Amino acid sequence: MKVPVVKSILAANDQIAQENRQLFDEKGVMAVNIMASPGAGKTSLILRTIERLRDKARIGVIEGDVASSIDADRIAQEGVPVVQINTGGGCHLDANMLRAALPSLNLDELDILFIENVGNLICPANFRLGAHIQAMLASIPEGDDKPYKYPGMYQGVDALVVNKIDLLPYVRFDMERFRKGVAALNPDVAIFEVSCVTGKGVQDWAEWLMQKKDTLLRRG
Ligand SMILES: Nc1nc2c(ncn2[C@@H]2O[C@H](COP(=O)(O)OP(=O)(O)O)[C@@H](O)[C@H]2O)c(=O)[nH]1
Ligand SMILES: [Mg+2]
Repeated sequence: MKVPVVKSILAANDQIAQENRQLFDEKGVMAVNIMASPGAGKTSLILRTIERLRDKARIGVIEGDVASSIDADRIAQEGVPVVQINTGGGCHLDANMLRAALPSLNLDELDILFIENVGNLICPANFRLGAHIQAMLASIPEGDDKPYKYPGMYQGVDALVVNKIDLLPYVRFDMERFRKGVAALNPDVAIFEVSCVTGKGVQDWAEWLMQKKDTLLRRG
């Protein structure tokens, strides 16, 4: 039977995710799992957020990609500690891959860890990593129907960043239809409309992250 096998894989993953979370809590690091389709702007958003927060928080990044270190190289240019995970074909990060990457970062010297998941709108939603914040990134050229087509990604995320709003004049995208689809799946999600090209809206997202960090640290 296939179902019990799948369940046990996810249970094993959840166990390791819990251990990752424990480590983050011990070290006082807020981990943010960023999920989106390829090209939505995950790396761009991380770079823009670093720009806003680097004077307020010590930031580290883990880059998940099927292959290459292109994104990690972009982050490293900013002088930010970064580790690249190559999944070698895998369509998502899992808790075990994250655990293996963590010793390469000095968590004692970090406040926020951004984890750029592999670009994919299905699998990342099913594999917990141990992050405190699940953030989904959508972008205007992908179309306003994506919440209806990929509901699993929109359910259970804490934040939804809608990127590339600078393209709204050129692309047919009905924000009302999009938001209606999101509201049906996840009425409490915090939504930020941003452009990583102009920088619009990034400040609100960055401030929300800092508030989350302060709340988490106070609790811990
Ligand atoms: N017009 C526009 N392009 C963007 C924006 N953000 C990212 N891009 C472009 O989208 C492409 C993919 O961005 P990247 O950050 O690499 O996406 P990732 O694959 O999700 O990490 C790049 O060519 C970026 O320059 C934006 O807000 N507006
Ligand atoms: Mg990227």
